[in-house]
Amino acid sequence: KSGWTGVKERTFIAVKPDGVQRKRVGEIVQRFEKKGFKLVGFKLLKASKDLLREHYWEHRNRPFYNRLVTYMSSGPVVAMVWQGQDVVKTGRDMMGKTNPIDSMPGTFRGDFCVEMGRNVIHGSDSVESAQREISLWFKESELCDREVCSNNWIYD
Ligand code: FUP
Repeated sequence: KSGWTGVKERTFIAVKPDGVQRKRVGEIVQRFEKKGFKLVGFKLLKASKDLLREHYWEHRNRPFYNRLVTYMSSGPVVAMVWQGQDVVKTGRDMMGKTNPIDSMPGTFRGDFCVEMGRNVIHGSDSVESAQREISLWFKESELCDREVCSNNWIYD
């Protein structure tokens, strides 16, 4: 059945320092859970500038790059890996647009913030960047993909 393809797709989601400070971690986790995705990685960390420079490598020549790295290293972030069918695109839709002014109510950025420079959440923009970001932020041993019960009542 086509609905079962892509069930193992993964995305990298991070609650940025402002999102942690605003205490939005619980609601962000809850919305991914309610949607039906599976949490396979989760940690709170203060990311190093080296890690963040690598993470935002594609923006290295943009004027906002240093400001972005400084902001992202200004406090703890919650790094997560979520798994499920079409989780990359769905995660992007749940986030809203890069600039909160363009983000619809009901999205994280639409509901939780007003500034592009402090936009609460990161989510991978493609399956390929998700793979790159997951391996940058997590060791394989930090990811849990075992079934919790022997009966697969739900796919995710
Ligand atoms: P997104 O994938 O929505 O996080 O957006 P981008 O990868 O394009 O940008 C990464 C981060 O850089 C954004 F979350 C906010 C920041 N940014 C700016 O501060 N100014 C810009 O003009 C573009 C992005």
